[in-house]
Amino acid sequence: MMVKKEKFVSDPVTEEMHKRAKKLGIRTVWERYKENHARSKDAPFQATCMTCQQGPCVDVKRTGVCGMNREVIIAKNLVSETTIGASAHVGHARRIANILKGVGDGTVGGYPVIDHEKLDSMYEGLGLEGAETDHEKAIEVADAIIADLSKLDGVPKMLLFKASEERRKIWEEKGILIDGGCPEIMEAQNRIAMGMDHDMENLLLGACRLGLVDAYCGMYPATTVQDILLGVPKVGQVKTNLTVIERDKINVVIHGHIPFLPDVVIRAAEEYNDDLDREPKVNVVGMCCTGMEVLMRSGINFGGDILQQELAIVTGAIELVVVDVQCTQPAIVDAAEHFHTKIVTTDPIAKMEGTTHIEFEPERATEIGRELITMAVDNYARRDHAKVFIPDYEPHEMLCGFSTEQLIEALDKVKPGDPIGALTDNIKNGNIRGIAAVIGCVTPRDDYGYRTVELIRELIKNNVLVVLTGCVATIASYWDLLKPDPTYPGVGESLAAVMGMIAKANGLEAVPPCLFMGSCVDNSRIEEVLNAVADYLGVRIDQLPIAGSAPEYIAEKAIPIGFWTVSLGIFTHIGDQPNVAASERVVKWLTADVEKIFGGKFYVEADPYKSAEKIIEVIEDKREALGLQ
Ligand code: BF8
Repeated sequence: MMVKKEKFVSDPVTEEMHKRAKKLGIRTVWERYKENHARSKDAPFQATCMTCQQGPCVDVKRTGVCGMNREVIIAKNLVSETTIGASAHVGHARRIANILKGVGDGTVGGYPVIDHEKLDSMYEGLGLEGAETDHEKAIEVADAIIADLSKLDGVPKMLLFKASEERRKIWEEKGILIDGGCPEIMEAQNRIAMGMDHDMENLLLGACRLGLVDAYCGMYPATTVQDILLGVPKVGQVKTNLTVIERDKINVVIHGHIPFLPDVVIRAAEEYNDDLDREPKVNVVGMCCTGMEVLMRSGINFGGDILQQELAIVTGAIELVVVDVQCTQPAIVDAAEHFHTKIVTTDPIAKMEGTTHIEFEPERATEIGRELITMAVDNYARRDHAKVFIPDYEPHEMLCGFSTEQLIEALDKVKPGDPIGALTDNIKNGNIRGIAAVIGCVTPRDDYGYRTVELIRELIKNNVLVVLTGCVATIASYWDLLKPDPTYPGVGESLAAVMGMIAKANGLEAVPPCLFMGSCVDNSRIEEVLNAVADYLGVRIDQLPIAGSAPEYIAEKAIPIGFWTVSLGIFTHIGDQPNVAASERVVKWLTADVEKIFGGKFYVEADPYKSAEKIIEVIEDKREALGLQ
């Protein structure tokens, strides 16, 4: 049954907290969204160039002062946004490569190698040889990643390891095969400087390069090093939504993206809680991608996505919010002023006025974790209990932990010795029509969750297996789409049967048809699975019955990810146009012309039903082209 937008039932927990915020005079992301968009409805800024001091050249219909046309200005602005997104993931990779190196040379003591197998496979995959101990291997892998980030010439080793040969050839042929991540980012900035690249297609191919930078110098190193030092995720069950915050406990929110500081905060909390005399206990909850990292590996409950960060504080029950990098909205400082909540920033380039800064030094990780927990415990004394309000709803259940390794292990139980066959058999016979990767953020543009929830419901109803990363996954969990329910409500019959079979083979009650694969950097896991499927079937990735979708993306990071998936040959749905609508030529290149180059393209649609219909149509067309019923 179609749910009209006005009939969509919003998450009651978020609604109640939102009402409370309004009552307390706290303006949240939704109010700010409405006010801002009322001001900029016709978006003339899309064609504004602010590169040099001749301008700004605003809403350029013909040319700017220098003669640049609208198409080029818009393409240039898009490259700029894509560069920011790619920089975020490369910055993430840099930080964790340094930690891995410290583990190897003994300067970082708090993180032993947990997954020796993954370290070995990374070591060999990057073409390294000769090292014997984990420490030696850790140093060499870290050095290889650092070289991938920094080398002036030569393809990153990670790309050679992870991308298929067929893609590498296409990228080389089309001139987008990359050098090191940082030089690429520097050249991307260089090409958009005044007087440089004035060729729309060349600029947009430059954005595709940044997609590869994001994947092979950002997401892949991040996921793999995190798996090596913190463990490869395994199937587990956690609780989600704001109601995992507990009235009678000292609540600590770990927020951001890089899971190393959160790991020591969790350990320090456990240490504190182990002392039976201490009351109340500490309750650590995760937020945004950090929340996804720690739920996947440590079973920590998930306390809110990007849009709920202020609302968590509005419960009045948060003693401490610890943030590192990305997706932290400075509005949390205003919300915290109404309560006793302390906010601690930890990265030197992600500070916020009105908060405390404690720099995360991996060498002192354990000590910093303890310091933060002590700070939270001390701050509990300042809590005004009369101001606490947590909506009266049970949290939601979420089955999680589908790393590539875990997925293969689970499928191996279905068809021993041939795990990918277990998946492809069911794609070939049509029990699974195709795979849709639904990824990315949630947006204040629409009713909270509407686009994501209705899109996923339509896909699973039509026997499309959904894999998830990012905030869309956690919001889907609020509508119980990741709950292991053996009755499989709303799931197509044949898909439900396959998921039931996987569950049975693994001794689980049920496996939902929405597999949660992790945080945004874990999009790398999705490519690993798709490459394995394509390889097994002996076809190209762009021939597979698959699609990508970011129905509610908001962060710049989503843009290079989109250029990467398009360059991989994947049909990529996005819920909103990036700021390119003012140029028909740019829109046409992104939504049509690029397909002739790489086999993938963007498709823009806000309506979840129309997007689901289109994704299903693409999947069915690909099936037909492969001769599948
Ligand atoms: O990297 S999904 S809002 S939390 S950007 Fe941010 Fe978007 Fe959430 Fe993590 Ni991803």
